[in-house]
Amino acid sequence: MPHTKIEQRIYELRRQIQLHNHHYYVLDAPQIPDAEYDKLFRELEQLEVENPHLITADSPTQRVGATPLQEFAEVMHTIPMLSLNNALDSHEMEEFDRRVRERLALDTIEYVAEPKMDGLAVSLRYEDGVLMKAATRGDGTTGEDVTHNIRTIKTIPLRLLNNPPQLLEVRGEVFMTKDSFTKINQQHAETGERIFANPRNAAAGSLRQLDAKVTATRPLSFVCYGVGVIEPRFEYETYYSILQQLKQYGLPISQYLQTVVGIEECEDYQRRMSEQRDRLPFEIDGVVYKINSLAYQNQLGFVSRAPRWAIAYKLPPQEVLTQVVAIDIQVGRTGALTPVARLEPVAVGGVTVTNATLHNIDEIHRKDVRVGDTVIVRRAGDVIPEVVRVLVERRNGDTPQFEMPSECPICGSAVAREDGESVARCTGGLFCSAQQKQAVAHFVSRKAMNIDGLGDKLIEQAIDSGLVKTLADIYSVTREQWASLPRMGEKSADNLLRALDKSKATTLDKFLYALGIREVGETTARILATHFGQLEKLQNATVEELQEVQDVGIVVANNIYTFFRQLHNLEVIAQLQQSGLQWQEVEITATKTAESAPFAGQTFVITGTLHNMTREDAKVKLLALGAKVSDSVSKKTSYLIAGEKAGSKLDKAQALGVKILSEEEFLQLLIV
Ligand code: 5U1
Repeated sequence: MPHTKIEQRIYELRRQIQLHNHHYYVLDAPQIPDAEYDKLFRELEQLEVENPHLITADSPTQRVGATPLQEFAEVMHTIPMLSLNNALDSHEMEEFDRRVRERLALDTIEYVAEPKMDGLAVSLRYEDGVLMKAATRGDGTTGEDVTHNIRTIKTIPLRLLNNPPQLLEVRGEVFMTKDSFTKINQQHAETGERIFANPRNAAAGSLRQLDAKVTATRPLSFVCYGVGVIEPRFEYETYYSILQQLKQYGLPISQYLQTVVGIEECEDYQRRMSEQRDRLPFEIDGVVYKINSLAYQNQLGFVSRAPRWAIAYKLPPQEVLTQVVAIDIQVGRTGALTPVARLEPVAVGGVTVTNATLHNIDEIHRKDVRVGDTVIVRRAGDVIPEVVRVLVERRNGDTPQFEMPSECPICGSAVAREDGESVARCTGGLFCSAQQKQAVAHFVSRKAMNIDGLGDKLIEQAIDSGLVKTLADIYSVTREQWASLPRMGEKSADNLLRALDKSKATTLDKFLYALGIREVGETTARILATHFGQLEKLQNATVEELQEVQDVGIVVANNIYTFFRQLHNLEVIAQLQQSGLQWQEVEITATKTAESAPFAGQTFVITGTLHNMTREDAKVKLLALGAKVSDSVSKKTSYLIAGEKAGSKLDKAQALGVKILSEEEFLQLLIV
């Protein structure tokens, strides 16, 4: 128990932080704003710096250890970590149910159903409520000590709440959400680091790091589904009540947990999970059914390492075998060369897959993907299909290793790869027809110049026939020239000319966005327009001046600066203006630097229909006032602006206790 005033304050701060962590990470319902939480955390950190002898392992400041390990120590599991028997179809599931009913002499059985997370199993040991040891499953008897890494996972409490038993071992799954997996792979593709084949590998790779600082950068989650040693023993009668108790201790359990009675309800649950599978935020490879009654579980016991009272009903795999027919190179709008595997068409999860991304050349070499190879391809939800692995043993002949071309396959310009970058780029710029086509497609798109009737096919024809070489050319092609292109008649040409004419009255922000400057999206374009007011001022801005604009960092500032130093870009802009493109001068709204801005540190989400402005307008106004604007609601959202017909984002905000503003309240906020 704490004695001195400082000890008492440290104790109290830890208690409060721990409670807020629980509300934030486990219950998804924060009770105080982030800034308040940060204040508590900083106070604790400061007190610990001043009083290092008072630092304890369960302090929330101690999640990331300072020194990397040399190797993983072995941990013996006092009670072995079990595995699960599988049912591969409904017949095997019915057989399982029949067997247990017969053994227990019951007509129907109550099960607890839960998703089978595709991660890796770990055991956590809490002594007097404090996390002391965490180990991987290993072979079930001996695992690896991953305590230092497990401590970095924010959903895992370092100290349990509400009077936990003296000794408690908790078993569950560490996993990575699909979103986090995609983000990590995107980052790694850019930095040339290892690309993970699937979220399970990403979770395993992240947990098996000797340096906890690396694990701390990987967003891992955890969910409990069992217990090991408990002293004193629990007196519960059901598995469900054990999980509810674990939840009371602050441990995360599955949100999809449900009791089901009889085989029909099991199959019903399974159907619902299968339907939702692609939309779930994490990957599952099946559904687990466990007999709820602990007395029945004891009665049934185990066969080898798997309990007779549980079964994993496997869902169809999201990985299939197919062949690489070719490796093509796609050239993006910014010249980035992306290798794509053309595949023998194959069905995965109800969708026919014909292409898979290969990310970059480092990735092709790491996996050693070659034309003709038999590969495992994976498709999960909306994630772009990926080649997971090559079955090298099935390779026949000696197909050469794939090499990135040194010249652009489209325009023949040199391909360059900057030091430290894994992305190779065509240096042809707008002389490259692939880049031209995509630049024109972007220029005419709805949020840019919004030119109806100039679709991808027509753009391709216009560029391939030499009618269009630069963005400006689309305004100088004549009626006869348009009409001469395949599938274009005079009527279509007239319609197109009308649309082109109409598009000439535009706005500065739409024009800036339409130019396709690297990393200048719609929002940045709007902020630039309201910051500089005139194109000339933006063109003449220095990198330093550009960086003063809200949301513009050094990379974007350099991109903008370089764009306006290219003679051919300036020529295209001049030609476009000569063709009659014009916009009204923009009212300048000084965007403020982060600290002084009224909404600094606040994150907004906008949903539904607003009546006084578009959502994009609202976003730009908020950004100009220093706010962050996000697309999705999370625990970190400060406000949701809910317009008419707000849907699931409003539901989620309500569930998370996020403050909700009507359009009127938002307008009031802008006035203040
Ligand atoms: N959802 C869930 N996954 N899973 C994996 N429950 C569950 N139970 C397991 C395993 C290995 O083992 C029990 C026997 C504790």
